[in-house]
Amino acid sequence: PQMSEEQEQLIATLIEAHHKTYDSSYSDFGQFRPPVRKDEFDSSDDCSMPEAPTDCSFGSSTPGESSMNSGNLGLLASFENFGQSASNMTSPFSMLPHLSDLVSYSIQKVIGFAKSIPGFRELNTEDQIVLLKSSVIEIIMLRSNESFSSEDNSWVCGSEEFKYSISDVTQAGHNMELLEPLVKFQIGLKKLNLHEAEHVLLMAICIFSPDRPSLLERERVEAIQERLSETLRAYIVCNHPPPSSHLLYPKMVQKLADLRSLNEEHSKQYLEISREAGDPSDLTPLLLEVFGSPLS
Ligand code: DZW
Repeated sequence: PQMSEEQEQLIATLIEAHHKTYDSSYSDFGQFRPPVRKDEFDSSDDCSMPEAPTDCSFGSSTPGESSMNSGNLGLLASFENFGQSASNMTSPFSMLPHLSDLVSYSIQKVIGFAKSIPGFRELNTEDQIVLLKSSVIEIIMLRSNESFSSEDNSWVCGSEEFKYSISDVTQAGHNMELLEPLVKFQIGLKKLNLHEAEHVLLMAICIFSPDRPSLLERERVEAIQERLSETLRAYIVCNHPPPSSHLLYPKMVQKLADLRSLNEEHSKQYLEISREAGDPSDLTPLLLEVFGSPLS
């Protein structure tokens, strides 16, 4: 088919919205709480007490208290820390504050992108929230492909400090059950060599998934997704040369299926992290609102 004027316009709108909400220079990352990488080979746990073997308990607070501790360090410390009561308890997830800020920031950008997709603002507010809450982690996975490097399986966001490895994400509390398929997903997506038009259409199609639980007006969501999918198919036929266009549309649809399973695994791990995080303020209010709070 030929592309209609309306379809051309839709693509132009999505690309502009993406440019306004994805900063390829990553210049805001310096405002996040800083990444703290635990040195994999030094297990001396950063106690700032280099030589003295007397008191390296991570729970002790006052000098007087710590002298009482000598002799039964581990046991007493573990009681003091039990239930997050110790004020200076070191978080087990050193990268969590940075990841929380990165993801919170990204959520706000994704909301901005969604709001500029034709039809989104016209939906009832409840459905707007349902669509965003259910898709936002999937969109973050999709958009992060722009910073992903298949060379060394990392996300490269400017400086060395903001170059993220799998190990960085495990230091934020996630594990390989999410990370292995997530990295495979990134590699597979990178291999599709999507045009920018295809990349933004895939994100828009993902947001407008009519099968998200508890949607009030599925048909309207489905109609918008249909319009986006039709535009994607037409774009590929008209603008994507073979051989890379071969089966491209079904491969993109498969990526949407992969995202569902990644989303599910993320939810499980998030719940565990939010329960185990040493300090609730490692997360952000927006994260608690979008992915749920262990309380409530
Ligand atoms: C510790 C820092 C590592 C950052 C690597 C991020 C890679 C990435 O459960 C939560 C809410 C606490 C955390 C949820 C994130 C789980 C893992 C995950 C990571 C899932 C999806 C994507 C990533 C994304 C990388 C970037 C973005 C967030 C983009 O918005 C911008 C840029 O491409 C970097």
